[in-house]
Amino acid sequence: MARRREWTQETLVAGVRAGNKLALARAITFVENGDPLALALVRDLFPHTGRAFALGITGPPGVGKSTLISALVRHVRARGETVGVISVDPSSPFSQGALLGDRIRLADHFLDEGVFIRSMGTRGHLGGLAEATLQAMLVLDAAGKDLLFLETVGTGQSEVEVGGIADTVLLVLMPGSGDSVQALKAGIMEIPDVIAVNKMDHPAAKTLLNEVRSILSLDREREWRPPIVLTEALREENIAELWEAVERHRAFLGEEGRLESRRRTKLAGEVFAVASSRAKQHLERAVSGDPELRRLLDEVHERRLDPLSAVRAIMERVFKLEDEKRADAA
Ligand SMILES: Nc1nc2c(ncn2[C@@H]2O[C@H](COP(=O)(O)OP(=O)(O)O)[C@@H](O)[C@H]2O)c(=O)[nH]1
Ligand SMILES: [Mg+2]
Repeated sequence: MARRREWTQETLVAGVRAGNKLALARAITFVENGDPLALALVRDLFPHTGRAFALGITGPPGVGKSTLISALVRHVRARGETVGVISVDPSSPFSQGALLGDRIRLADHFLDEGVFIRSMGTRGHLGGLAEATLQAMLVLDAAGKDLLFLETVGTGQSEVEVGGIADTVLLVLMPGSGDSVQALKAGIMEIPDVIAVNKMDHPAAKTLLNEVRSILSLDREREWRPPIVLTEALREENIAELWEAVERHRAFLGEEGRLESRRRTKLAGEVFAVASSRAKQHLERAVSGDPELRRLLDEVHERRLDPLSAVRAIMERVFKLEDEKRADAA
């Protein structure tokens, strides 16, 4: 174990930029705990971000996302690229030796200086998990990692939507992922950039492949046709083919300024999403802490006040109170 060390903003910024694993671990812990230092840290690091290529890996639980990431990490490391992994998957966290049957292989990654893997806890985020994930990705980006992998459980309504942060989105499915296929077909789930049909050792893998292929072929207008790759993550089959499909999408993004415009839209979306979630928290707190506002809700319940008049009164009171607070502070 490393000895305890007190970090300052300056030493942390320097440590993160040098890619120091201890500094990275600490910085992300600060981010997770909503420590005030995290805000200052990311502010200092932000000008050094934007270099990394971010791949989002999403899909239902159990399809093999974590296993696939482990295989992809080995593949890209063999090509000399450094990689940071953030996993927002409570079901199969990446911790030392947490992946059953894959302990030894993952342990290699933990010893590798060019790899940083971190599982995000799903509890105790002051500003929400989405906010913490965004910050953690920025920290790894500033650390100079060439590639960032973000694992999320994609059910179409997760707290952290990978599409908001990643440059390229990889959807992982396996035989039995019928719900996701239906969601794709119905347009509930956004069309990903690349699809992996994992567990190709399963007899129904080819059927799923054809099903997904026929759904995607309905949409002829698309500029980008998402490649579908059969994989077997556990035995590292077709990992090179999958990575090649990801790289093809990356090259596609590199043409005609697509990457820049995609990032602009996504970053703006992230900023707006975080602001909205904070505004919501603020409103909820204001209402629950204010008897006057709670009384308005009672009045709505008793049908003495209509809902929209209550909304108006709440908005006026919450934001006017804010103005008064600011005036007092001045
Ligand atoms: N048969 C088979 N099992 C796999 C394959 N890939 C992953 N698994 C297993 O599927 C289970 C879930 O894998 P995991 O990576 O944790 O899935 P995640 O929840 O999507 O991250 C584990 O027991 C893996 O060993 C594969 O290609 N074939
Ligand atoms: Mg997982």
